[in-house]
Amino acid sequence: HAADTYRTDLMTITRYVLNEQSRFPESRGDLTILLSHIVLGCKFVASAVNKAGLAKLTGLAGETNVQGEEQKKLDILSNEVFVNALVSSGRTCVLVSEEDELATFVDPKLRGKYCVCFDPLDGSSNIDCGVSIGTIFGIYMIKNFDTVTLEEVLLPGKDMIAAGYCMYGSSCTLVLSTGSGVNGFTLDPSLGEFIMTHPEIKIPAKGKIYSVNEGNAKNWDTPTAKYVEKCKYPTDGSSPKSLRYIGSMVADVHRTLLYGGIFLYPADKKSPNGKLRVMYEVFPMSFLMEQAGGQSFTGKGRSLDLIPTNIHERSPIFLGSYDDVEEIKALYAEEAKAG
Ligand code: P6P
Repeated sequence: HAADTYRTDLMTITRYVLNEQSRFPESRGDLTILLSHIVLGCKFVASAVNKAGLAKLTGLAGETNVQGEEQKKLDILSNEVFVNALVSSGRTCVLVSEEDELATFVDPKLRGKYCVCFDPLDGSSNIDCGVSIGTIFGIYMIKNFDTVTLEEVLLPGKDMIAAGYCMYGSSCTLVLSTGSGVNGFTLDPSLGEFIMTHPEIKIPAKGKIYSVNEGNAKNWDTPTAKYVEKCKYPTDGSSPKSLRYIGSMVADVHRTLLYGGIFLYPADKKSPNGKLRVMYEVFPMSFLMEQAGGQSFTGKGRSLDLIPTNIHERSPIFLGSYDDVEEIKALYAEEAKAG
C-alpha cells in the first residue's frame, strides 16, 4: 500500500513550496514561480552534467572567470541557463553570479522582488574526474526593486528568505529551505520531477567527521591548527575523527548535513579571507545549516551576521554540527582573549 501511496500522491518540490507559501496569506506565489525556474535550471544542468563526458562539454572554454580560474564550458552553459531562467521568471531584480564580475540588473519591465545569489556550477574543477558538483543559491527579498542599487543587495546572510543547493552526483538531489526547516528532493528522471526523499533534515548535534584540505595545514592559524590536532589526537579519551574531503563544497556540505561533523575552509597566510565566497557559498550553506539545527562560524562571528562589502567577497567558514562548531569557536575565543 505504501508503494501505491508513493506512486499516486507525489510530494513534488513544487507542491511542497506551494504548501509552504499557502501559510502566508499575503503571498502571491512569486517565490513559488521563482523556485520553479531555479528547478528548471537544475534539471538542465543535471542533464548536461550527466552527458558532459559524452558531449565533450568538459573541455576548457579558454575564458577565465572573475576568480582567475579557467572556465569550463559547463560553467558558461550553466550560468547562461540560470541567468535566462531567472530573468524570464519575471520575479527577479538583481542577480549575483560567481561567473559574472558584475551583478546583473534585470530590465525594469521584467523585474520582480527577488535578488538571487548563485554559483551555477560550484566545484567545476572536479567535472573531468566525475566527482559530484553542484549549484548553490540564496534568495533575498528586495522591497524597492524598481530602484534597487548594488549597495542595497550587500545584505547580511540572515536577511535571506530561502537558500538551497542541487548536487549532481550518483543521483540529483536538491536540498532547500524557505525558512521553516530543510527538505531534500531527488530528481526522478522518468518523471522529470524532484520528489521529496529527505523530509525535515536535521544535522546530528555532534559528528565523527572533519572535512578540511589538510594540504593547507602549514598556513593555518593557531585555533584551526589546534582544532584539527584535537580531531586527530583527542585528549578526552574519545576516538579520533575521520577525515573526509571531496574538494567540492556541495558534496562536502551534503555529507556533513546528513552524517554530521564539521566542514572547514579556514583563513590561511595565503588567503587571509579564506577561499569560499560569502554571497553564494557561505551564506546559502550557513542558512541551511542553521535551519537544520547546526551552525556556521567565520572565525570571528556568526556567518549569517556578516555584511559583505563586495559581491565576490570571501570569508573563512566553519560549519556543521552544533557541538563541533562550538569547540572551534571556543578556540578562537581563547586566542582573542590571549590578544
Ligand atoms: P581546495 C571548488 O573549487 C571550491 O570552490 C569548493 O567547491 C570547494 O569546497 C573548495 O573550492 C575546494 O578548495 O583549495 O581545497 O581545492
